[in-house]
Order: sequence, then structure tokens, then C-alpha cells
Amino acid sequence: MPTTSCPLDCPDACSLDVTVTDGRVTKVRGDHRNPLTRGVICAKVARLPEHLYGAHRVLEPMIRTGPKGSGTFAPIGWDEALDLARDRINAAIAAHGAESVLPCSYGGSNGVLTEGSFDRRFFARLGATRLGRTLCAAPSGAVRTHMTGRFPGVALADVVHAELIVVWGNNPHATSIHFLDRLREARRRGARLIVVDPRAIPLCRDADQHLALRPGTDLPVALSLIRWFFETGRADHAALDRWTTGADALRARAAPWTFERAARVAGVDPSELERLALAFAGAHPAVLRCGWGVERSRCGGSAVAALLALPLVAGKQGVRGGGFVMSNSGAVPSHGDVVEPPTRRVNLARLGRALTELTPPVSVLWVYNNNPLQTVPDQERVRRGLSRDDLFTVVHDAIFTDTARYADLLLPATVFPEHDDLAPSYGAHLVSRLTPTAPAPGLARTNAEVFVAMEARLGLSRPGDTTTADEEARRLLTATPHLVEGLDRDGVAGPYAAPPIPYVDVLPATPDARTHLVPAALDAEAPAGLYGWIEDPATELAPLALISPARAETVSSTFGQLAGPAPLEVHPDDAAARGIRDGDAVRLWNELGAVEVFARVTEKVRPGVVSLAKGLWGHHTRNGSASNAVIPDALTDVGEGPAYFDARVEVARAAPPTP
Ligand SMILES: Nc1nc2c(c(=O)[nH]1)N[C@H]1C(S)=C(S)[C@@H](COP(=O)(O)OP(=O)(O)OC[C@H]3O[C@@H](n4cnc5c(=O)[nH]c(N)nc54)[C@H](O)[C@@H]3O)O[C@H]1N2
Ligand SMILES: Nc1nc2c(c(=O)[nH]1)N[C@H]1C(S)=C(S)[C@@H](COP(=O)(O)OP(=O)(O)OC[C@H]3O[C@@H](n4cnc5c(=O)[nH]c(N)nc54)[C@H](O)[C@@H]3O)O[C@H]1N2
Ligand code: SF4
Ligand SMILES: [Mo]
Repeated sequence: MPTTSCPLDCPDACSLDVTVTDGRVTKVRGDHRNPLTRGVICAKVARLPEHLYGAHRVLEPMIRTGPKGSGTFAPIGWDEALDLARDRINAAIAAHGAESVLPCSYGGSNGVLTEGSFDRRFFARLGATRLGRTLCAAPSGAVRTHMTGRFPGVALADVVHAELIVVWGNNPHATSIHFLDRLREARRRGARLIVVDPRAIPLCRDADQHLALRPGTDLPVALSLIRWFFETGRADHAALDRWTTGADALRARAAPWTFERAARVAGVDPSELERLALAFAGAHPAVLRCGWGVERSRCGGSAVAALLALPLVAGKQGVRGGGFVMSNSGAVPSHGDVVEPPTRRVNLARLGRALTELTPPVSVLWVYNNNPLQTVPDQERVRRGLSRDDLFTVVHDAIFTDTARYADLLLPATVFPEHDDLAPSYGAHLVSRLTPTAPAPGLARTNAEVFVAMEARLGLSRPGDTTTADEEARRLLTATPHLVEGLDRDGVAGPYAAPPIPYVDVLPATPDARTHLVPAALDAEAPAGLYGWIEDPATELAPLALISPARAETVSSTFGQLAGPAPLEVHPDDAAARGIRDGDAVRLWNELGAVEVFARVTEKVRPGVVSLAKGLWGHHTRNGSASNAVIPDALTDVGEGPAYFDARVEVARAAPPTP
């Protein structure tokens, strides 16, 4: 039975057994090569055959025949399609220079052979505009770069050793089912559980404490905890002296944040903060699981930094199952090695601006590994950009997404069970080597094939270039020979025999091997300095905070063609104040746009907060827009990431109540 691994943007990186019947994938099951998987996978990947062979699969190259957005196309051959792409790129270069070409990819669901190798080489040689791939983990990545360098956190499997687990801005029922599995095991062994989340996520049913803070207030809450450890004599000065720099500066910045002040900002009772502090102080080992809900607001980078610092201040590091974990991608190499020329740079989080405001304009947009119309902030501005008649848009995707409707040229791509990849995991300390398990339907081609063909057409090929994914994998792996044997044998390999204990088995990859609690670079970048608080952007016209977390049925927008609609979750008090009843059609709006969906009136969101899942497609809402239509392209304090969870909206009934 062929095996592969799941490279989707999910920390678990499950290893998979694939059943192939008559050249088609008919069943996908979890296997045990990734020790986290234990034979279990999520329901969405179990539906992979529907994704591979469903009506939304792009089977052949197509050229636009109707207006942009209408989704009307006619087939064209591959040679003709790539010649056309070449001609449009050459025309753009002649008119405005090579910077008028913009790659558009994120690649969270891709390994290095489909994102970060052939693609980057092509655009670098072309001299295209560079892209800041900031949609996710940009703030936390910047924090990690400057505080610890590449450095894994507590292994997800090691949480079973913890006496207390604090799950902070992370919803493992939807986004990390194998972490959930280990969490349950820890609970059976008697571990306590605290959830910090503005929503009552499913984990709260079983939690000892749920701190339902206002979105975006993690920073003051974390600083108040840090302050308490210092001011009550509980800070672990020995650990701070040994493993960190900057503890005094951190203490000074936390000093103004009493429990009372932080609680006022976070909309919680001060006693809840003290309760959390006492629980964290009293448990050994205690682990803090930081999710991606923390980084997506105006002070998100500082908030992640404070949560990374908290277990060090509290003396929780240095034992198995104790400390901090967010991403473990620091365990294995995860990037290609292409050096880009210093051309202008566009932040993907501000794609709408780039497409509508830049001079020279973006004339050719090449979309791959990304569904920007659904996933980038300020959706209506992105839509206006994609609608420009003078823009030539190539979309290379396996699925007929909403973005694909705006393509001038639509190219069929392969899906992971059909191609090679080398995919690092950000949950397990692992890297996986994916090889094709079944042929792709229709005329699909891999990213490697398309970019190598484009290099040839534009005269950018060089002697000695790798031209296949397999050659490129071998080339990249020469830097990490210790992984090759495991990858050749199992398709899965990790650099460690047992999960490493941070600060014991591995040290931060900074020059002095310490964690820098107040790095100068982050301090200079953050508008209010690192750990500096910026006030709530709510206005009278848009008083409600909108969050847009992940849902179980999709991975960002991937699988959206198979998923049903999602409701807007509204607290009963906010619903009553607006005459909204459960099931009503509602409209949420602000100065940027509007979305129409159905309301679910529920106490699961705290008052003042509404929640609408991320990754929705046009067919999921009444007016074809998604949460990003009301999410501004505001950036986080460090790392230039999108502040997705910092939008402010008003909500009203969209249609008269049913009699
Ligand atoms: N099924 C599924 N799995 C996925 C994904 C998916 O779309 N679907 N996406 C993948 C990707 S790309 C990522 S990045 C990860 C994300 O995985 P998670 O870390 O789970 O991130 P989110 O779902 O974005 O948000 C997590 C939680 O943060 C809460 N939250 C919102 N605002 C705040 C805040 O200000 N403070 C705090 N403390 N909490 C807040 C939300 O209510 C939510 O419950 O999951 C990956 N796995
Ligand atoms: N409102 C709101 N928006 C969000 C978020 C949020 O929390 N709220 N979360 C953000 C986060 S965490 C993330 S990670 C981003 C993700 O946003 P995107 O990067 O847009 O990710 P997906 O929606 O999964 O779309 C990926 C697309 O790439 C295609 N693809 C996959 N593999 C290949 C390949 O090998 N070749 C080619 N050519 N195409 C391929 C898939 O079919 C799919 O259409 O979304 C962000 N958007
Ligand atoms: S999406 Fe996550 S849980 Fe599902 S198969 Fe892939 S790695 Fe496993
Ligand atoms: Mo993400």
C-alpha cells in the first residue's frame, strides 16, 4: 500500500496509508510512522477522494472567455498556455520592468519542493517583486527569530507529563486533534487544564478554568502574570540568570500591569487572574500551549513574546513536559536556499493595496499555493484588484476556487498525494518525504514542472539546475545527511531519538545560546516598543470585536468546496440588543464592506464578540463575501502580519423576522 504524509497547514503532519484502486485514491488512513498520528486522521482528509475527483477539480489549462469573476473559461493546451504566460510576462517587462510581475503564494500547506524552491528560483531570476509571505506566523516568527532563534518548544507528545496545561488561543478540537489526544491522556493522569480564549471552545467543557478575555488583550494579561511572579518573590531568578538576558527590562515593562488594570482591559475579574497565576505557580511541570489566536491582533507579537517569557519567569522550563510550546518547526530545516535580488517588496497581507495602488503597477500576478480572495484581509479591495482589466492573472490550482474565477489563465495543479514534497512539521519534531501515490486526473502539472518550463521559455535556465523535485530533494538534503536514512526508509524522519527537553537537550540558537527577553530589533519595530500596549480600536459605529478562527471542516479555505456554510456566533445580550434571534439572517459590516450570514445566538462567545469561521467561500454566505470583507489590512506590532482578529463591526438583522 503506498504511503505518504499530510503536508496540510496543520501541526500534526499525519503519516498516511493510501489505498489506490485502478489508479485512483479510494481510501486514506492514518498510520504509525509519525508517532503522533497513532493511526487516526481527521474527517476532512478522510474525504480526500472527493477533493481529488470532485466536480471542482481543475483538469486542464483554461483561458478566460467571460468577464473577470464570472468563471467562464475555454480549454487551451499546455504549450499554448505557457507561451501566453511568457508573452504576457515579456510584455509587462517591456512596459514597466520585471517588478511588474508579482508572485502570490503563501504555502502553509506546502513543503519545500512545492513552495520555496523552483518557484523562488524562477521569480528571483526574473527580478519580480518580492513577496512577504506573512499571512500566518509572521509575528510569532519574528518573535522567535529574535528571542530564541530556531528552537523547538515542548514536544506535543510530552504534555502527558504535565501537571497543568494552559491552552492559550488554540482550539485543538478543530486544529490539532493529536495534541487533543495527548491532552486527554494528561487529564486521565490527573493534569489540570486552563483555557484562555474569548470563546467557550469545546475544551472548556473539561477545563478547570476558562479565562474568557476580550480578543487582543493577551498582552496585558500575560504581563500582569509576569509582574505577579516578580513582585511576590516567585520569579525563578536562577533560571533567568542562566538562560536569558533582559529579565530586568521585562520586569520594568510588566510593572504597571497590576491584576486590576489588566483585568479591566481584558474584561474579566481580577480574581480570575490571580487564580490562574496561583495555579501556574503551583504546578510542576506546567506547560503553556500558545496558539495562533494570540498573534492576530495589533499587539500580537508582543503578546506571543510575553507568553514565551512567562514560563521562564515562572521557572517552568528545563523539565520534561514543562515550558512553552507554539511551533516546533525549529526542529528541522524548512526553507530552500534561494537568494532573492533586492527588488521592491509587497506584503501579501496588503495584496489589495498592491494591486490597486502601486506604481509601476502589478501587470502580471501569478497565484499558486494560495486562495487570496478568500484568505487575505480587505477582501473587497483584493476583489477590485483582481478585477482590473489591465492585470493578467495566472492561477495555478487543483481546485476551482473563488480566486480562480478571476484568472485570465487557469492552470491545473496536482494535490499532495500526486506529487513529491519535503514537508517539515510544526507540531511534531519531524520532516516527511512525500512521493506520488497515484496519477493526477486530467492534465495537472506540479509546481516544479510549471516553473522549470517557464524558466526554459524565458531563457532563465542555467547549466547544473535541478529540474525535478527528486533532484531538488536530494540537493536540499545534503545539508542534513542525518535525516536521509530515515526518510529513505520510512518517508518520515526526525533529528531526535527522544523528544528534546528545551534548555536541557537543546539551547536557543542565539549567539549566546540564551533567550533574549527584550531584543533590540523587536523593541525598535513595535510602534509602542516591545510589550507596549495599544488601545482598543472599537468605535461607536463598529463596537463589536470580530474573530474568525479555524473550523474543523476546512484547512483555511482548502476543502471549502466540500463544506457547508458557517454561522455568525453572537452572544444573547448582543443579539437581544439588536433584535436578532437564532437562525436570523444577519449582516455584519463596517466601512470596508459587509457579509451576510445566519446567526447562531450562543453563550459560547463572550459579550461584545462575534465569531465567523475563517476560510469561507462565496457560496457559504448570502452575499458571496467572507469575514475578510470586514477585516482591515492593519498589521501586527512586529512581523508585519495581518491583525485578523482585531476587526470591529456592527451587526443587524438582514431580513425581516419570520412570522
Ligand atoms: N481543521 C483545521 N485545522 C487547522 C486549520 C484550519 O483552518 N482548519 N488551520 C491551520 C492553520 S493555517 C493554523 S495557523 C492553525 C491555527 O490553529 P489555532 O491555534 O487553533 O488558531 P485559530 O483557530 O486561529 O484560533 C484559536 C483560538 O483563538 C481564539 N482567539 C481569538 N482571538 C483571541 C485572542 O485575542 N486571544 C486569545 N487568547 N484567543 C483568541 C479563538 O476563539 C480560537 O478558539 O490551525 C491549523 N489547523
Ligand atoms: N479572516 C481570516 N482569514 C485568515 C485567517 C484567519 O484566521 N482569519 N487565517 C490565515 C491563516 S492562519 C492562513 S495559514 C492563511 C492560509 O491561506 P491560503 O494560503 O490561501 O491557504 P488555503 O486557503 O489553504 O489555500 C491554498 C490553496 O493552494 C492550493 N494548493 C495546495 N497545494 C498546491 C500545490 O502544490 N500547487 C499549487 N499550484 N496549488 C496548491 C490549494 O488547492 C488551495 O486552493 O489564511 C489566513 N486567512
Ligand atoms: S489535516 Fe492535520 S489532522 Fe488531518 S490528516 Fe492532515 S495532518 Fe492529520
Ligand atoms: Mo495559518
